[in-house]
Amino acid sequence: MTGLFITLEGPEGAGKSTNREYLAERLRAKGIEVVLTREPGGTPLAERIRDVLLAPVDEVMNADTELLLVFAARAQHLAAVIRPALARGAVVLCDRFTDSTYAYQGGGRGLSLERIATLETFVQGDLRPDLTLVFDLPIEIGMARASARGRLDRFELEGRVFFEAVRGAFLKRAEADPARYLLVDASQPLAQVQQSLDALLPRLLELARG
Ligand code: Z5A
Repeated sequence: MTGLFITLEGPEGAGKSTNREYLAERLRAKGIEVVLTREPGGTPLAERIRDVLLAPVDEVMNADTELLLVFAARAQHLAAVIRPALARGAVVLCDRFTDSTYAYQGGGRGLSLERIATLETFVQGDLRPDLTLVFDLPIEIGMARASARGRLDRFELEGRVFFEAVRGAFLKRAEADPARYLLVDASQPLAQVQQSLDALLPRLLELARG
């Protein structure tokens, strides 16, 4: 594969979607093909699985069901969008990927990290992101940003303990592998966050052009 696989991660309201668009514009302005996508979702079928995962329902979703749905959507997304884009040399900017599984299903739900790693290898083979930007911020700021949008999804209805565990899991993964992860202080005003992304651009262009 010759493309570049970049993922954007972090708790809710961290600005992943906003900054994904910003980075895509910057890269496209330099003539790079960028595929913008997200998880769960990214294909019509995977978006249907996303709807099942996010819709609040009366029946409590079993944590293993949630884990398998996340990876089912990912298998479809990889086959239909991510692998073909990387094969033709595009930059894939993906809003959430398997780090979110380690953070939400592992950290938040308390599922076994070994089991997640087994599914990761089953679904992805040896494909891992080349670079992961972790947008980090105190959970109360993120929750306030998410609540300001109105109706909360099934994850956003979780409490503080869950979100602290999610944030902690992202930070732990970022600390363990500084070559792959880049921590972005997402509590700063947007203009400052985007200045730090601008500073990253030369490195991204170098990686994208091989
Ligand atoms: N999930 C999972 O459990 N397991 C998995 O493996 C995967 C996902 C892949 C859906 O994800 C849920 O799926 C997610 C985890 C679970 N759970 N939740 N909740 P999602 O990505 O769709 O959900 P999200 O993280 O909640 O998206 P979000 O709230 O839209 O966050 P965001 O994309 O990081 O933020 P944003 O939309 O760019 O910005 C939010 C608002 O803040 C918006 O009004 C912006 O204008 C504003 N904003 C952004 N940056 C700033 C700064 N710097 N200052 C001030 N205001 C800002």
